Amino acid sequence: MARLVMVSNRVIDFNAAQQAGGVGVAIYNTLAQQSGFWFGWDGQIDDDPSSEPKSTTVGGHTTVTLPLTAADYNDYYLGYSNSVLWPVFHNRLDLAQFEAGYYSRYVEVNEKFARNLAPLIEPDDVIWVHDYHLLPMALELRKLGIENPIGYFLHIPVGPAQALLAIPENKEIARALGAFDLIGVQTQSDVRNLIDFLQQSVAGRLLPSGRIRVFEAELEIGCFPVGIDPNDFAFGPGEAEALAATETGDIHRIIGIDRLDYTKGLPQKFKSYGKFLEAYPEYRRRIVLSQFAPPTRESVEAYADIKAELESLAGSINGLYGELDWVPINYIHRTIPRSELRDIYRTSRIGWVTPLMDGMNLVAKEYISCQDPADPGVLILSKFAGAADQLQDAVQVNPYDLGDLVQGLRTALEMPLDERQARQKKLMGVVRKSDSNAWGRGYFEALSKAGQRRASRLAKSPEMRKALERLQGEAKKNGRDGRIALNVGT
Ligand code: GDG
Repeated sequence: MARLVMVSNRVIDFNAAQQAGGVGVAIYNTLAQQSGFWFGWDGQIDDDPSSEPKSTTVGGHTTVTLPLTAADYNDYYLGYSNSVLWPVFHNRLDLAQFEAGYYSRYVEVNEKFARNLAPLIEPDDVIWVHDYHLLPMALELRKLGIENPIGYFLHIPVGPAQALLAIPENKEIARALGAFDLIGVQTQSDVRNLIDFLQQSVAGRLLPSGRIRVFEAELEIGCFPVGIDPNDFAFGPGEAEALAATETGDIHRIIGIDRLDYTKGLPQKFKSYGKFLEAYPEYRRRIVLSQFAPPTRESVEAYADIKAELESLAGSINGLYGELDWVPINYIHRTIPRSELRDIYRTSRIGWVTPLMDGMNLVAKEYISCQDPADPGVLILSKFAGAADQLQDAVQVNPYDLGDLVQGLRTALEMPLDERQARQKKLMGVVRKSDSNAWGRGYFEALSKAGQRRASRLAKSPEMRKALERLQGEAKKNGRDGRIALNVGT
């Protein structure tokens, strides 16, 4: 079987894989199933320009990592990735820092990654690139003569074409996307938005084959909803009975677990919780909202703003409704160990997930996989999370409508046992069927086929060959084809 080469901005430490969440776990689980390696940033800052990639093998799994310089970290990571692409793809143009001039270093870091990765690639390798930090990666690898299948999976949502078109470099981005063989996204609406964007940005043409023609390239786009491994959260015999430390007695816990991000709808969640306590005083002292919101990207201004807003909202709701022996909101701005998540999910009567826009949202799937089928809790899920397409049996809400959030909470709290059981059964069926293995396998197979189709088109089309040679010529002229040697185990 071909080796799988995973490429992502951040590589997780295999020694600590059990501690990771989200994207990292999905990539790790996929790579654990087959030979290959994982390439990307090691999380370190190092200004030494001669830093070489480092190869590490743990338990038969190899990572190859590079540090970033302080300027890379600022412009490529905090800047273009998280202050331009992240807000725009989440349809928050108001927060995008277009004028800051981050783009050139964003491309440079992609070039640097490609230059260090290219010498490690063998002829049968399949290369799978992840997320918005690495949009130009395939183009940079093609310039260096890499003709292997290269796929891309975008973990975040694709906002409307009108938002993406506002990016000053939108044409360069659209052209770079054409260098991938297959782009995977989370939902059908993401597929539609991406096609729409390519059509408007660079006159991409939808072909009868379903592929999109972008200049000389033909690109496939598909929907591959990411999953979790429910076994990561499974209870062994007797384990579920020993949850005393996280139990809340007669008070029902409503759990929220979200990185502290302006896309997660946290102010809406807090405000509607306050309105709920106002409208239904009989629930005071009977419920508590425990919101974990670990910090991320704190040096980006928009994140500091949302932190201040939430602290103020939690303070005012607790001040208004709290009692000596009851605090309505437990707001915890720290990361909790992953080993504790399972028990907290299990002992929470409601999982409350309210993003304004989200690629998938794995917390929703994690909450479901921890419930007791005999006495399950209820998932309340925003219609605007990618997960809403699959998790139809959650209580779905519109987080922009505080009244709808209030009613969703009431419906969930009052739901009879038989209905909770029936919904949980269906939801768990979906979570199991579309787990992280199914996602990894499905995408890998689709990418391998897309790569074969491109290779046969390339063999037949002198125009495609010429376009590729032009690209490689451009890179040589710019002196970017220096190769380095590094041995990587399989
Ligand atoms: C992207 C997309 C898409 C959260 N707080 C703590 C903690 N977590 C873990 C959760 C979960 C993960 O982080 C968050 O999952 P998300 O699905 O929200 O995604 P991200 O990784 O942020 O981002 C998203 C995903 O990619 C996958 O494609 O679903 O839409 O934005 O696993 O459990 N884990 C620990 N402590 C915390 O305090 N240990």
